[in-house]
Amino acid sequence: KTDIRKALLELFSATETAFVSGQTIADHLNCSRTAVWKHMNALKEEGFLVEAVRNKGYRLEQNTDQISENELYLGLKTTVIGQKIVYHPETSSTQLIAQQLLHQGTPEGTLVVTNFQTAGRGRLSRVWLSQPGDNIAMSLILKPQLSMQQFPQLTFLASVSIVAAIKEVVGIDAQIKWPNDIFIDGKKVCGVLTELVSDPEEVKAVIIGMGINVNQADFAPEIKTIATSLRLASGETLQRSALIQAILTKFEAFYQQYLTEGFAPIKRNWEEHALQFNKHIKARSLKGVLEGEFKGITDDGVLVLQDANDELHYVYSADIEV
Ligand code: BT5
Repeated sequence: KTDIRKALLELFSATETAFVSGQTIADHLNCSRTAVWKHMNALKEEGFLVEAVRNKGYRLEQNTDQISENELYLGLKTTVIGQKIVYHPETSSTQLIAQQLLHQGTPEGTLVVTNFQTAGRGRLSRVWLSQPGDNIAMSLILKPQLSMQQFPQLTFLASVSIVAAIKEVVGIDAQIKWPNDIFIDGKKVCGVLTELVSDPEEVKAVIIGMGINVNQADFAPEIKTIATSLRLASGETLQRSALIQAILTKFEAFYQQYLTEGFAPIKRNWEEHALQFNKHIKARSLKGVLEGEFKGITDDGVLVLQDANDELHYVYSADIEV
């Protein structure tokens, strides 16, 4: 059933003319005209705007800001990333769903996306808050052949993909705050959470969680002063599906580049958008506070800081103050 829908949506997105005749659809799906009519009705029930005109055929319009599988498949041109999409109207955390899917052997590139997360999480058991229906909460499953040390590079890859997608869809230059926050106007618009799924022998997969404030206009008291959304930054209400598709597309391009050319191009791109590049920062960790100029990241994603005596320090984990 899902395959038929997918084929149907692909047909509509591949067709230049607005209307597609019932016969064309029937030929494409290898089914009867009556079956076509049923499939189109099913799409209608899911919230698609389906127009049927005699002698012309069917026309499909997206009129709402939905992000279920079909909206995301429609027009998506990637080959690996997002080729399987699993949508939940509501869930605890997309990271957990992704883990479950992994155990069931889901392929690389699977995307889990939800309209509302009731137990969204950040790093170090912090909480990720998101209002229902306004934002993007999704997890991407990858299964690259990488060493343990290389895996953090994928977090940086995710960050540059999101920054590129925001630029393309919203026209705003967002910045990245080490290691994984995306900022606009000094406030956090997105957080990335990378989790490894491994056994003692090998890393089996990596789940990249991405939380993006898209259309939310007001935030809970505890994050009000530190959070922003794309809508607040741009003044526009955005279509989440367009942004998700752009992220998947950018991600695939960067991922392919990463697998063939290595981390260097990603690192360069990351540093170009780094919020604190060559700036004075404070890195606060359990070991205390280090101060100095932010010099970029190593190939392992470690933050490089140069102190007043020109000595270099390598920071693995810390909270950064600009
Ligand atoms: C992150 O953690 O920024 C990673 C967030 C990842 C969320 C995604 S959503 C899809 C997937 N499923 C999940 O369950 N998680 C991932 P961290 O760097 O630890 O930042 C968390 C901190 O950000 C919190 O302690 C708050 O201060 C702040 N925060 C929480 N919600 C926020 C929001 N909507 N916007 C901005 N800041 C927020």
